Parts: sequence; C-alpha cells; structure tokens
Amino acid sequence: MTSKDRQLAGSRRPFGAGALTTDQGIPVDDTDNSLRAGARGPTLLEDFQLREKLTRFDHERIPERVVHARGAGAHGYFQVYEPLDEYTTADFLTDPDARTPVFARFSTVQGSRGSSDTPRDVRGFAVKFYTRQGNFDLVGNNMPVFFIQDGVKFPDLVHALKPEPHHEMPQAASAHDAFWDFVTLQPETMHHVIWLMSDRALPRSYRMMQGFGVHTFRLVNGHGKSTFVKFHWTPALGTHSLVFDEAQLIAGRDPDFNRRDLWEAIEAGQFPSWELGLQLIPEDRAFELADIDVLDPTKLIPEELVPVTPVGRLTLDRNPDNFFAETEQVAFGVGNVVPGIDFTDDPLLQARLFSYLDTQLTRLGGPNFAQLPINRPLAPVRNDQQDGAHQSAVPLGRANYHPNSLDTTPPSGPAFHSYPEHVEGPKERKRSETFAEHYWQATLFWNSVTSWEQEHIIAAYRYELGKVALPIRVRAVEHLNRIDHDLAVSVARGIGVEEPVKSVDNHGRTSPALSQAPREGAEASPRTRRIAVLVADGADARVLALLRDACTAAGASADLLAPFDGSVTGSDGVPIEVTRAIATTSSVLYDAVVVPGATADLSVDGVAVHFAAEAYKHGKPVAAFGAGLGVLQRAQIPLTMASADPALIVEEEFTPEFPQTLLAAVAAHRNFERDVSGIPA
Ligand code: HDE
Repeated sequence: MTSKDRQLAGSRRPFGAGALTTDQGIPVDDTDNSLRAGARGPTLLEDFQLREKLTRFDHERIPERVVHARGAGAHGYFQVYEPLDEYTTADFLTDPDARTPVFARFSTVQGSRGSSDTPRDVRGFAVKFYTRQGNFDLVGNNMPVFFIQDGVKFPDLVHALKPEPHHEMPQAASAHDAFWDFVTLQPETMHHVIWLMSDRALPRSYRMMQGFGVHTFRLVNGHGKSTFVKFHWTPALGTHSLVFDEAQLIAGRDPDFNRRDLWEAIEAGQFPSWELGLQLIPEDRAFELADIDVLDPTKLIPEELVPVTPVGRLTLDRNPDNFFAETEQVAFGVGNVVPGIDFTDDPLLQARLFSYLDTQLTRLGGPNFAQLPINRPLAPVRNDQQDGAHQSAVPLGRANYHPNSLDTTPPSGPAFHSYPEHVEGPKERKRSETFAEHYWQATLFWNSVTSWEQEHIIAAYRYELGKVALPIRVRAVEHLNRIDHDLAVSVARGIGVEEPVKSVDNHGRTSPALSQAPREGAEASPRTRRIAVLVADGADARVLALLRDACTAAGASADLLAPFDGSVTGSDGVPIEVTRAIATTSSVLYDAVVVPGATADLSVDGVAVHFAAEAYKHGKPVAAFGAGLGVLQRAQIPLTMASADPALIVEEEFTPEFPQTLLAAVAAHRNFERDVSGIPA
C-alpha cells in the first residue's frame, strides 16, 4: 500500500454501507415509489426524495476531455535505480529508496468517451507522480513526435481530426477529408502522420506500448546546471501491435479491448511495468545535433546519437476503485513540475502550459479540482487562496493576502525556482528557420522499419487516402514522394493517383531503434497472452491438461472453446468443462489458436474453421495436431509452409515439445512475414 492509497482510503465510501439516507442524511426506506396523492394520483412536488434522486441523475455527466476522452487508468509506483543528483534535485529521482505513488492514464485521442479502444490513433500515456515535493505530471504519448510545431495550431489539428462539424462523422477515425486536407496543407505533420500510419497506432495492449514525453524538458541540479532531457517509457513486455483488420474487428467484438486487458492483467497480479529512460543532452551541446533543433517537437533524437539511459521502473499494481472518481476526474497538467524539472522554449510545450489548467476549470467545474482525492498531492498544500466552486477545505484565520502581519508563518524549505534562462528577442510571429525542414525524419522512420512494417504503412495510407477526395490524395502523394519515392509509387498505385516522378533521393540514413520488430535481447515472453484451444467431443483430457499447464506455467492462459457451451465428452468418456462456446467469442480476442485432435470433426464447423483462418490471416500462431489438422486444411491454411513459418505448428500427434514450440511462437507475437496486409503489392 502506498502513501497515496492511505490518503485515498479516507475518501472511500462503499455503496450499500450503512442505512440509506438522502444527501442531507434523512433516513429513507422506500426508493421505489414516489410520493403521490393517492396510489393512482399525481406525484407531489414536495417529494424531496424524488427530486433529489432525479436531480443527481440529471447532473451525473461532466464534459468529456476535448481530446483523449476515452481512457483507462491504474495506480502504481515508481522507483529510481540510482540517485540522479548529477542532473536534478527532484527528490523522486534522487532517492532510490523512495517508492513514489503514481496514477497512470492511457487513452485514445480522437474518439469520444464511449468510442472503441482500437481505432488507428495516437495513444496518450500520462503519469501523475505524487512526489514528496508535490505532483509531477509526465503527460506523454506512445509516439515520440507530434503533428505540429506551434500550439497555436492545436485547435486546427483537432478540429480537422475530430468528426466533421456538419454531421459529426466519422467517429474516432482519421480517414476523412478534413484530416487529410489539413495535414497535406501543413507539411510539418508528415513525420507524425507516418507514425500514425504505422502499427504504432494499433497497440496490442497499453501494457505493450512505449511512452514518450515528446518535448525536450530540462533537468536542473543543485548547482543550477541545466541538462536537456527527453523521457522514454519502455514496456517490459515488448512493444507489440495488432493488425489493422483485426483492430477494426475488435472495435465491434470488444470495444473495451485495451481497457479490459489492463484491468484483467492487474487483477490477475500480472503487473504491467515500464522502464523510464532518459536521453540527456548537455545544454551547450544541443546545437551539435545537426539537423535537429531540440525545441522542435516534430523531431526525435535518434537513440544512436544520444543513447537512452535507463533510470527507473514504473509498476502498475492496483485498479481504481471507481472509474469516475479516479480515471475520469484525474486532471493532468504539463505545468505540474517539481523542483529540479523545468520547461524549455518548445512552442508546443509553451502552449500546453496554458491549456491543461484552463481545460480543467470547465471540465471539473472550478478552480478547486486539485482537492479531488485523485488529484490531491501527498505534499502538504498551503496556498492561502480561497473560495471558488466546491471548496472542500475550511480555511481558518484572516490572512488570505500577502504580505500580512497577522499570520507570520514564512515560506519554508527549498522552493521551486524557474531556471534563469536568459531570453531576449524581438516580439514576432515567426518560426525559427531551424524548424523549417519537414521530411528527413519521416524518411528516417521509413528507412528504419522492416519490410513488413513498410507493407503495413503502405496499406494504411491506401486505406485512409482511399477514402478522401482526389485532389487531397494527389497532394498526399506529392508529400510522400519527398519522403521516399517507392513509398509514394506504392501508395499512388493503390489509390488511383498517377505515379509521381522521382524528385528527391532518399538520404539512406537509419535508426534501428525506431523499428517495432523485436529487438535483439529484448524480453520476449508469452506472459499474459491468451490462447484459444478449439475442442470437440473425443478430445484427450490428458493432452489438454498438459497444454493448459504449460501455458499457465509460462504466465499465459488457455481457454477451451467448443461448438456448445458447457462441456465436451473426453476420449475417456469423462466430460471436460469448456470455457465458452466458440460462437460467443472471436479469434481477434486471442493471441493464438490451437486445434488438438478429437473424434468429432470440427472441420465441418464453419465457425471453428473461420476462427483458425482469421487467426492465420492476422499473422498469429496457429497450431494443430492429429485430427485438428483437418480444420486448418479446411481453412485453406497452407500446411506445407510450416517448415518456413515458425508460427505455423503442425504435428501428426501431440508431442511433449508441442506446448513449448507453441509458447515460443506466442512469445514472438506474430509472424508478420505472412502477408497480413491483404493488399496487392
Ligand atoms: Fe494534450 N491535451 N494538448 N497533448 N494531452 C489534453 O487536457 C493540448 C499534446 C496529452 O489522460 C487536454 O485534461 C494542447 C502533446 C495526453 O487526462 C487538453 C496541445 C501531447 C492527454 C490538451 C496538446 C499531449 C492530453 C484535454 C498543443 C503528448 C490526456 C483534456 C499545444 C506529449 C491526459 C485535458 C489524460 C489532454 C491540450 C498537445 C498528450 C485540451 C493545447 C504534444 C496524454 O488540455
């Protein structure tokens, strides 16, 4: 239990505890009948119980977040490995014994609160650290760059991205005219857009995505020395994605897919964790990074130029008690920094410093939102401010102004001091010339990913642009041609646009860390993966038990899915309880499928055959033995490819090695060398 848990305990109020009352504490013993003049007569206005109940209901909603409306959160803690005094005075980064409580919220950007978890979209990755020096919020995304360079363009970007104003369509989708119209007229977006067209926009799980602070921030040490810093979160389970077709199907099958995944993993004690890494750049060396202005949020700093130093670990180990009170009311603010962390002049960051506090005033209904239990700092708060909606403290005394001689308590302890950066310059609405180049890092990204990642990117551009007006498509292809000619040609071919003439040479540079393909040495584990086992009458209970035990031992789970719910009859005549009927679930909700042998013929069950075919199409491990092979044949899975496809496991009969071969394939996530994009080259 963290100190934040103890603080929150004081606010918990179990449903159903104690006798029922009104808000005023008046005892109530009937909430089923309103007060009427006679059993069949009109309802009386004096029924304060009815009025209160309806009034409370009528006002249950608060405005959803303008962006990042849909999200899921969890509690946990952060611990630094070694003291970072060389760089910062921030207490939580200098004391390895401190377990700093945190609340993290992951989100999609475009959709409204009730939208699905799996559209093609950027994901928010926001962490509130309740440090002993006050709250520090790291409000990042799962992609290292942003669409625009100047915060003044944010309303334009979001208006273009969100449903169009006349008919409020489409929901949670960038594949429409307005978005592509805007981005093709604002070329600084091109780098982030190629990330959005990559599989990064389709995380398999919030637990399996990287996080980035995006902007360059500043760390300041005890001698007042400043170091530029970029924050990186690296997931212990590796960075993994869905494929687009699958993500779209999940939106229907389980719109809560990512939310449920986070919740269930924490409930199962499989606590997600991320390593915090820092890219540290001495301030006086920032200009040595040729082609990169550290203040430009549309650029990243390749890890090969400035390595990411691992400094600590974030672990999420407790689900919220109440979604609204915690996940909905949590108010992140980029301006919430502690002594030892400071801002830079990144013009996107500067605008954010205004926006978050401003939006909370409307969203949470006034200036006292920091008093809400989820937002309340652990550090003592004394600000001598007063009043406002929902003031929940009772300030004592008269001295609500400074200076005063009535209350002589002086400020105490080390205070936050802004880094005394020297600034001077003419007032002008002008971007730095060091922000002017918009394509080379999009090219860098394109060059750095594997061929299957490139195929997915091409398919995504074709899908999105295939839905927009022709002149916008033509403009998009012109931009792509400046990123990479082959990319532009491949996309143009798919969307009925004339192939462009080569205009620039690809610079050929790469940054291997940008690829999502499993990195050498990175942890590959089947932990928390879900395996579907399609069973039928005549299945061998002993074999199923061996398979399930191996999965459980590896931290994975195996569900038995059968044509009917209830049980199947094992080969020894004993019933085997199944998890659920195949038809009530879907291959897209699993990481792999196994079809063991049985006497009943599953290959005549269309639902089972479709299940296997779909899993194969999405690059997933598909395994079968004995009579189970018939299902794969019927699904037209090319069994002869098994020798070249580590995720296609076919055996004449069950072998002791079978479970481990399967689990190794699950740990490798998918075989994306199979053509899963479903598009002609
Ligand atoms: Fe946000 N952003 N943003 N943003 N943002 C909000 O704050 C805004 C930006 C991010 O789980 C809002 O409380 C402006 C970059 C996350 O509660 C709002 C600009 C990055 C979350 C807002 C940006 C982010 C938000 C909506 C450009 C990644 C969800 C409700 C100047 C580094 C936090 C709210 C949560 C939320 C404004 C750009 C990340 C309107 C004006 C860049 C993860 O204040």
